[in-house]
Amino acid sequence: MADDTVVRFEVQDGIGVITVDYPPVNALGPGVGEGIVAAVEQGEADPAVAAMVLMGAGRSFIAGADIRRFGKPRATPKRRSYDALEASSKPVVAAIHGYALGGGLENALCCHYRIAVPGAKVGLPEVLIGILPGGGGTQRLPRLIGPKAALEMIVSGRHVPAPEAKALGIIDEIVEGRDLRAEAIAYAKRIATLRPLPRVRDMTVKQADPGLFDTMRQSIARRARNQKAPYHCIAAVEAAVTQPFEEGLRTERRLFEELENSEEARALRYAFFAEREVARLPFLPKDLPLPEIRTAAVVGAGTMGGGIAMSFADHGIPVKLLDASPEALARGMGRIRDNYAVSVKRGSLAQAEMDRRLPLIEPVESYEAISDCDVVIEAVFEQLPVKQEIFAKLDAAMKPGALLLSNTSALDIDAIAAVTRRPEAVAGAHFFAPANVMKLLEVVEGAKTAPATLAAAMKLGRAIGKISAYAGNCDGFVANRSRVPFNIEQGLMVEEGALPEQIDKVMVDFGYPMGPFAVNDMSGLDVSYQTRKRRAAADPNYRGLPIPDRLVEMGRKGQKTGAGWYRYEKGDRTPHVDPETHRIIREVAAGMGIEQRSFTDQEILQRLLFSSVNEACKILEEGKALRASDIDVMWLNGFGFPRYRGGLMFWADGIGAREIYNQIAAWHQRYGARWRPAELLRRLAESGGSLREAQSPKSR
Ligand code: T1G
Repeated sequence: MADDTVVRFEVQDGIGVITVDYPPVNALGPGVGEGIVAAVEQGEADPAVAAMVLMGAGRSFIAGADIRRFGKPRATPKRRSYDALEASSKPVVAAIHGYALGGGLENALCCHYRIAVPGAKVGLPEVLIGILPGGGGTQRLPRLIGPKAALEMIVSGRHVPAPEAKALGIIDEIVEGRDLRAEAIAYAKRIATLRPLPRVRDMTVKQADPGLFDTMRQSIARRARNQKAPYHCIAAVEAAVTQPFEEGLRTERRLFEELENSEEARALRYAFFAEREVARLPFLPKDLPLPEIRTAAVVGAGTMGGGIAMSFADHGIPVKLLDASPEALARGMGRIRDNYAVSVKRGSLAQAEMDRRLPLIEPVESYEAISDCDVVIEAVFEQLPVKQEIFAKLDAAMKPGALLLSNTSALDIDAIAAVTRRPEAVAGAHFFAPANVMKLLEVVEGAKTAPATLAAAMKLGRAIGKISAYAGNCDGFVANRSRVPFNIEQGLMVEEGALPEQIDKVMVDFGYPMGPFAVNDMSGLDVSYQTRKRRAAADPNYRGLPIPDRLVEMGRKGQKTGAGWYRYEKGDRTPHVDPETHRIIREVAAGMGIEQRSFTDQEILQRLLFSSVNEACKILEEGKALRASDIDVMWLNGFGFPRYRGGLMFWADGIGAREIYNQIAAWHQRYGARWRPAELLRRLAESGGSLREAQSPKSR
């Protein structure tokens, strides 16, 4: 009998309906594969059954293997669902809604027919968690849609909408009706007697274009740096073209086994779950009634304000963009239009989508015009008096119950809330530039922020496609604060003799898309110059950075002036090493009396990242972040930390708290207070505890 707790089998109108019911997404958890096998065997043995349907209960078909079971001992089933479905003597129709991903799609590929509702999505996303399709997908998909299309789907791991999947040949029919089960039963009855049964494994794989696989290897070389899974995916699909089916399956199995417990796969699985854990705020009451967010407003039509407005429009939420200056408002709307037009031109956005989204952004010039919005996000100059003036006006204008959020990247949320009569409605909503692209949203809790406000802001972030991450109110909140020591060490090592291009190479080799100095040149050196000047004016003991100061004072502000740390040819963003920069470094360092020396790549990497690991421990001790894995989510989604390394704290665990502590303690002796080891780091060094599992007292 089928395991009817997670897989049900019912006969209706001569059709055996197999329903997987393993919430929340019908992953192939314990008993699911076995349940499918038992159901197929039951249907085959039942003379009343002419054909069968495989479908999912709840919101989805099958979302793939249960990722939580990877890296743990798993019993090998007597018979896998893929084999039972494919060998069935009666036709099986996969009826897809929601998602058919990974092992889910692979089960569907073993069925004889596949139908789907228009909103369904299919894919083989295994590469995104550092493995490859292990249920025959690398051998069957090329037979069904050709090696080129299969290769693109498997190496990208993207989700393919049902209409495109039909055009490719994955889906036989899109069913529009509202009752998928009824549609599937009707479809099964129509094909019940058709023979021979169409089995994907029997299809002949079309010959691949010569060089298809090497071309793919070259095209992914930059983003697949230091990784194995993308290349193993290519090799597996290549086997579908060069080897008989059974041998290809064996090749796929071998390649899969090489990946399952790789560091890269463990890191990517960790990132997957960390990005879901980050949504949990255990200190909040359960089931809080939250305000419905149907309309939004953004104050400030600058780059950030425009990007934030786009995030709302991208998710179908009408948004009013307010700026006191009509010229600034016009410029902001123009920038938004241009951003969408570039995406359409690149082919990453359909024109119809641009035409749908743009009207959702309404430029307005008065606070009265936004007073009825459910949420307002302030995104003006990063100066406290300016923000306080805005919040006083918002407090006077906005309807009761509206969320009043600030996009400030570091200013005191309490000082902003204090100018309103409703500090309980105020929180930080810190977007990362470009706001319509970067997924991280740091939600900052002020001293008087109400639990419902905090929960609503976290939920709002997810509603506009962001990964909301909690931060306590402190200078730089969590993400930027944990990054500041990295920036300081970057500046100090240049004074001590490490060249910008050496530091950049270390970080690019580590897996960053760009080195920190190239990033500085791209964003403009004058931005941090102003910040250093402000801090120096406020704090006589502030340790400035004379070398980037000198560059800015010489007009070398980065790409926008043709030179910064690097030199740039006109109209070209390629950084070129500049001997003039070396001269400036030597001159300023000499003036500071600093002896220049050489650095190893390892010292550079550890000076940069250990300093941030130490700060992350201090942040956790203070309860300003809930979990170390939240900080990893921020580094992955806010700073471009290489995903296949899991995150700052996951990576640090690979070295170990003890070794990191000992190195930091040595630098504390050599360099002084800035390297004082965090108490949490010392405790973990002593206990041998895990950095990535560290949590703040607030998270309990
Ligand atoms: N395994 C275990 N748990 C899963 C899961 C999975 N495959 N997919 C989702 N969850 C949990 C998730 O952790 C969360 O848990 C809840 O379900 C809702 O997920 C043999 C080897 C399907 C697009 O990679 O992409 O098949 O937080 O918040 O935004 O070749 O989940 O509620 O406790 O993401 O609506 C291949 C991964 C596996 C799909 C839904 N499959 N999942 O997104 O919900 S490897 C995948 C997703 C494989 C075979 C190979 C998404 C989603 P909690 P969610 P969502």
